[in-house]
Amino acid sequence: MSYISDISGAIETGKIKVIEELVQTAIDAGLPPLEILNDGMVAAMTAIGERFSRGEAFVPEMLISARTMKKGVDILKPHLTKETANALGTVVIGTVQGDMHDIGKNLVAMMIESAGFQIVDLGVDVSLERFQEAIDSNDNVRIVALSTLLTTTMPSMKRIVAELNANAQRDSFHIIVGGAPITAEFAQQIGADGYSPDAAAAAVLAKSFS
Ligand code: B12
Repeated sequence: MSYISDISGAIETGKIKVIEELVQTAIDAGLPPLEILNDGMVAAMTAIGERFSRGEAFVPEMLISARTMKKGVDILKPHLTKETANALGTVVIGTVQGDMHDIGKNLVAMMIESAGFQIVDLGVDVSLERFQEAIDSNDNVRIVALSTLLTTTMPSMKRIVAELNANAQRDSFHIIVGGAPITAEFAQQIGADGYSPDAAAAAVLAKSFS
């Protein structure tokens, strides 16, 4: 078995006790951290999602896979992010109201942070009011980033973007959106300034606005 398939196998089957050691071993062997993340970890979450769609896996399995991935990401994080001066301004990020998924959002926050922004992470199930309060109470907010993984919370994203577009300080920040069901077309339709399909591209997108 390769390092990558060991890692994806452990995440898919929720082997939480061995994941830290597997990730550390792969890092020590010199595998690129982004390859470990994308080919090992993200691929495993996609696979468990497909099994859930087919009725072969259930919420508890998704949850244990998510916890296993989080433990793996903690080991990987220092190797993905580099020290920066947070000179590019503040990014307020959150998963929209009604949605509890946070793995993708956390990866986007991590990559944007490593690109040189300061992150204000509001967590999951974030209401319009909490986004607005964060924009008002933090210095130099340049980007507001919204995540959602559920088709049922896409209207929540749409509503939050519409209200943020009416914000008095709207000219001072850009809105970016993402998450598995989101497309560039949807982003444009709801009035967001940008969309990207993954965390690495989100960091490039954020920098393009600075
Ligand atoms: C893990 C998981 C869970 C875990 C979440 C744990 C956690 N802490 O996040 C738990 C078990 C809690 C869960 C619950 C549910 N889930 Co769920 N879950 C998943 C699963 C398997 C993986 C998600 C994930 O972490 N992917 C890996 C990350 C890295 O990818 P990502 O999130 O897409 O993020 C990347 C990009 O999208 C992008 N991105 C993400 N956010 C942003 C933001 C910005 C600004 C930008 C630019 C980019 C960006 O960059 C990220 C990194 O590259 C998916 C299946 C899937 N393939 O997505 C289902 C899935 C999302 N879940 C689903 C469902 C149905 C549910 C439940 C309703 C199940 C239930 N009956 O209770 C609940 C909903 C609870 C709620 N209210 O939120 C469905 C959604 C279907 C739909 N059409 O809406 C999916 C697609 C499974 C399926 N195939 O049916 N889930």
